[in-house]
Amino acid sequence: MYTQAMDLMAREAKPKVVKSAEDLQREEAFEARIDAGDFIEAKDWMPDHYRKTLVRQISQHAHSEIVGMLPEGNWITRAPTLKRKAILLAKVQDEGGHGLYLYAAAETLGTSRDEMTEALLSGKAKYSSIFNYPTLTWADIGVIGWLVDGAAIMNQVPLCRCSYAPYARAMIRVCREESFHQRQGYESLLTMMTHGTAAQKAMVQDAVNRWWWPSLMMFGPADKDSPNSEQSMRWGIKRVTNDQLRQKFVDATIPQAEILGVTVPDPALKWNAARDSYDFGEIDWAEFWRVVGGEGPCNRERLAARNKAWDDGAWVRDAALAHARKQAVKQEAA
Ligand code: FAQ
Repeated sequence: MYTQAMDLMAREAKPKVVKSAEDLQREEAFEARIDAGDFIEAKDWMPDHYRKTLVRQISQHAHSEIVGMLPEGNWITRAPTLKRKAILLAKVQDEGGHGLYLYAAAETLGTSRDEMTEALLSGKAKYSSIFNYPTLTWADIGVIGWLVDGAAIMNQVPLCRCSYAPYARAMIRVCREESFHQRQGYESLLTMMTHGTAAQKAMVQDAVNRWWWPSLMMFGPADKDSPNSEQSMRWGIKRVTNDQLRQKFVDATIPQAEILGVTVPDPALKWNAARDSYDFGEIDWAEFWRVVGGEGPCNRERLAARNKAWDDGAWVRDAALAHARKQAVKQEAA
């Protein structure tokens, strides 16, 4: 009878799990290490929620790099010169590499590549909203380098000091490569704006108009609406908040827009001398959440492309496994 009552209790209200004295001690020691600015390694003890938060953020980041190959990959066959094609090929390949380092970093936390892949392909996992917008013209490729990689670097440089060391180490290499990506985009736009025809200049301006607001959305919801920020900041997973990074991005980017000779589509943009920063207009958060929720212009297309790539690659995985099995038999026989 008593045990029945316990069953009922479990169904009625989820009781909080009582932590053991040992767990409390470990948790205190962990928090002390975080407060002292120590880095946490894969084999160190960590609270469950810290692990889950990292798996969530790192796997979303990895998916973003992989899905992020699609909008630019779309232009490889149509790049206007051999030089631009070689640069774009290298960039898209780098993004694939970033995805792989990041999946490997997430695996150190106990999740598997298969679990992460399944979550992406089924549509359960999130990836950056920015990659659900279409690349309509060649100028979009330059603007992605300038704005999207620019926003990515702004967000990722502080992640090189993330308290979880395997993620921080991966981010150092990623940031070096992102810096080349940003420069090639900017240089491509500068070439079009300096030597291009009026139509080419208009194409650049049109691309800036379409990518500006989605780039600002990359930093995530406003701090007051960001459920994960407070804890992630406390644990040193994030070092700078979404709003602070967005502001730094606007402040760094507007002088670059002036050199290029383009404007951003924000009538509220204004230098604020008192804050030593730009004031800017309100983001359309309804659009942001629509895109994050799967209803952006290209969400379905992106997932369909990833699913097709997975299905088309089945023979490669089968061949690799068959080869590994053959090698294992050979080694056993030797
Ligand atoms: N899109 O509480 P917060 C790149 C979600 S890589 C979609 O503020 P958090 C390279 C968020 O996950 C770009 N979802 O969350 C490249 C959370 O959902 P959940 C990717 C978003 O984690 C360039 C919910 O909203 N970079 O561009 C977005 O503390 C060119 C509440 O948000 C990274 O992933 C969004 N924009 O802060 C590749 C960097 N924003 O999981 C190819 C690492 C928020 O609770 C071509 N990640 N959400 O259901 C981060 O720094 C953080 O995860 C943030 C979000 C800042 C993105």
